[in-house]
Amino acid sequence: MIQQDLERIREEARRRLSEASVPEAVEKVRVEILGKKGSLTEILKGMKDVAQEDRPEVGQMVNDTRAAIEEAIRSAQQKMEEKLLKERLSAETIDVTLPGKELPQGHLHPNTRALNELKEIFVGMGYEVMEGPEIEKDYYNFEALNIPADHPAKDEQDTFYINGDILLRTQTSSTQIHAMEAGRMPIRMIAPGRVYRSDAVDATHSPTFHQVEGLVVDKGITFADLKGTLDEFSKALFGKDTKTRFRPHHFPFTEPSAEMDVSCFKCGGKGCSFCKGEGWIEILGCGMVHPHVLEMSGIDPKEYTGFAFGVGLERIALLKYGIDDMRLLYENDARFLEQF
Ligand code: 2NL
Repeated sequence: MIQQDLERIREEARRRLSEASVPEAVEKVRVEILGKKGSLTEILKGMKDVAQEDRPEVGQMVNDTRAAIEEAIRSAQQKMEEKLLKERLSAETIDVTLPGKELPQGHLHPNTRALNELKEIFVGMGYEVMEGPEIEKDYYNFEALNIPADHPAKDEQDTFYINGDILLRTQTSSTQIHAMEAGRMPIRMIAPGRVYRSDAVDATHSPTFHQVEGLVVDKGITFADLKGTLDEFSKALFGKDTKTRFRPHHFPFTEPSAEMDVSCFKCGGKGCSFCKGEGWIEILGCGMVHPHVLEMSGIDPKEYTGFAFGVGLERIALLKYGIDDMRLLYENDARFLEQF
């Protein structure tokens, strides 16, 4: 009798476990067969009716059945866990063939790009890059540069004064005066930086802009060195076919002084709308450092000579990247900036 019941319970467990598809179904089988009120437990309770001499054998059969069912439950649970894991893994699989999400990318400002290019050209020629303060003494901004007290540039209309003889520098020349005073010869430097002038904003003016000045001081420096250097610079910046021309000019801090034009890099010099039919584009001012300027900074003009130049960074950025309004450089509109 008991043997048949055990056989039936075992068969029932096998069938139900093979049909189970969720962990709850397996647990139900365990409770209903092995639990406190389970069918196998009930049979164990019936042991008291079994004859004394049959008990060890029947007991062994019950234990074997219990062990077999426990093992079947364990294996069903394991199979189910494996199946669930497989399902989860396939649901979470990353499709590596999907196109990626594009992240917004930063862009260098046209001024920064132009400055990097200028720096690279002059560093390549052995120049040092030096920076100095934007707040300066009148002496370093004007007097040491041979700009007389009554010069119109010193007018409050043109220069931002902080108080008395303290002002916002109007050129980066002051940084070069500091270098000359330091007296380590020879000097081959560029001084890039922000400058200030009391100008109203329009397409070509701003009260603050950037300048890159250059200075070379050594024994035997001539105007030919100036021309050769700036011609080389122009070819590096605007292309190897670029030509340069120097027109006489006047600056208080250089003698002789000149303005340099480059052949139009759009039309090659024939004349077009970009160069307004001229064939030439004005780029910078330059000249041989005035002997008095050298002397004031403690350099003997009989022993040393030098050349200097100054170029507006924004002007280079506008020309190089074909931008027609300086205000675009200061508005930081991402739609504009991301074109460069
Ligand atoms: C321009 C062009 C220029 C200089 C700047 C300079 C600096 C020292 C001595 C002599 Cl320390 N000169 N700088 C020279 C020529 C031109 O700038 O258009 N300025 C208004």
